[in-house]
Amino acid sequence: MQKILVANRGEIAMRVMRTAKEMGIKTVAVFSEADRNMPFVRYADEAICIGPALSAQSYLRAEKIIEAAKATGADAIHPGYGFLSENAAFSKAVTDSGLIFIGPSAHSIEMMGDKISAKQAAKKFNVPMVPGTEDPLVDVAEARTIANRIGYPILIKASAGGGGKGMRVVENDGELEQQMNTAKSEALSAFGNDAVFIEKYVGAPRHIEIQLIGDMHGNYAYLFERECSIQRRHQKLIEEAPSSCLTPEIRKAMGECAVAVAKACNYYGAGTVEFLADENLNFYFLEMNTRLQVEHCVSEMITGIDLVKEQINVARGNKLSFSQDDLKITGHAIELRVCAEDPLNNFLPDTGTLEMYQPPKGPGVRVDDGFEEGMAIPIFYDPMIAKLIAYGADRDEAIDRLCRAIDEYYIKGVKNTLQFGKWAVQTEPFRSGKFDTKFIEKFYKPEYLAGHDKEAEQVAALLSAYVWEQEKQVEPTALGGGTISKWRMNRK
Ligand code: MV4
Repeated sequence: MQKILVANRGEIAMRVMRTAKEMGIKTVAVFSEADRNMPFVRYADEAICIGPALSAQSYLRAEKIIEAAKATGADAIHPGYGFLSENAAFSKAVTDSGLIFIGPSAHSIEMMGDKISAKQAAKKFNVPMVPGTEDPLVDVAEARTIANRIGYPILIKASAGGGGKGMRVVENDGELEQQMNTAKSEALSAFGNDAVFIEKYVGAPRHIEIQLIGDMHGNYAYLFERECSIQRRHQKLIEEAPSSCLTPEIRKAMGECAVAVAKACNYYGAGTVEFLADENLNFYFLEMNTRLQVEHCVSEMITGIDLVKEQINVARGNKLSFSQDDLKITGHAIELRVCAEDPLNNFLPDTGTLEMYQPPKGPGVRVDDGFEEGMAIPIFYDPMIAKLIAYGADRDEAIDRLCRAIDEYYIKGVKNTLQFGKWAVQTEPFRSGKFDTKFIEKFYKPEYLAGHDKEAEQVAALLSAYVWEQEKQVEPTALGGGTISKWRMNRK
């Protein structure tokens, strides 16, 4: 592998190319017309425009991307996350055209993309699952029997769903038929597949996921967990590793279950197995994400493993460069997604130009970003500006560094989640580690961020400095000659 095409944009394109560069591998960027001036385009050794701004006409066009790889002589494609990263047909098309797909096989993607087949595979390996079904529901009568057996509330989930899409909570028998029909029609229009299944509804769970990697020779290792409970509308905002609630025994059990799920689909490459954990730390398999995730960085920080380097290594057909026993957790890492969203207004996406953009620096701070000062955040893609990752010897140090880094981070022109993040990690529930997926719902109020307007503070500071400078120029004199009392001077 001598040249990698990165089929993505922004911070993740930068992230992949940085490792490629370290490994002496050439890089090709593909970009839409909206991204022509982005840093990832300049960073690549070569770059090809693949179409208009709309993803459907650029980053989602498999044939254009493969064509660009052929035209530039690239021998591998890294899909990043989102876009085509979990598209089985893309993995197959890349491989069929004689290129290496830096990711899992089409078979693994397909099997894990369908939640019912994922559950069936996991069940064979005795992976714990929430009580429910592992077959598509046949009709409402069957759903009713199952719901009564496991007890309300239940969740109806779309087999083709994931990340929260196509889910309906059902509180009682009376709602069942209606909710099931809604779930099915939603699933049909969103995924072209109306298969649904039932699970017992776990009220306020923690979301804990295991990072793993496998090679093509059947070797696997897990890189421990990430705690991802702080999310809104299924959009994660803060992730950390390790989780503050796991014991070494539960960590090992979850890691081994995750590897079992990977084995169940003959997985190779980097992947993540998602679990729900209840208040007693019972954990249940939810789904597997067959890509490198946004939050992979926190796992890198605590293990010292470069996940992209290892992805490339296994995609070349090499054996994993480490074994489970080589891995241990050192320190603590917390990631804040710096999104162009307004935490004072329901986290609604904000657009605009980064009039000022100064990322923080210093010990234990990593910023993965893809924009520069003066650039507009395009409306066409994900509103994430950057990922701010703080690393410390322990959780307290990581929190303190994150707060310090937020204070150093200077973004002007686009509303963002920085101050929300600073508030969140300083709350009692976060500090004590006692929180779940309802954290924002339960504890956050926009008024908590009032008075944390860094921009307003800086304007006020600048103004007062300016006024002071102006006034000290001329030392006003009293009519009689002597200086005016400072008290009288300030009496404006
Ligand atoms: C659940 C659940 C409660 N009970 N399943 C949401 C995303 C998808 N991966 C599965 N999800 C959930 N499945 C049962 N049986 C609650 C959620 C859920 C959730 C899970 C993880 C992180 C955030 C969440 C927010 C709302 C609901």
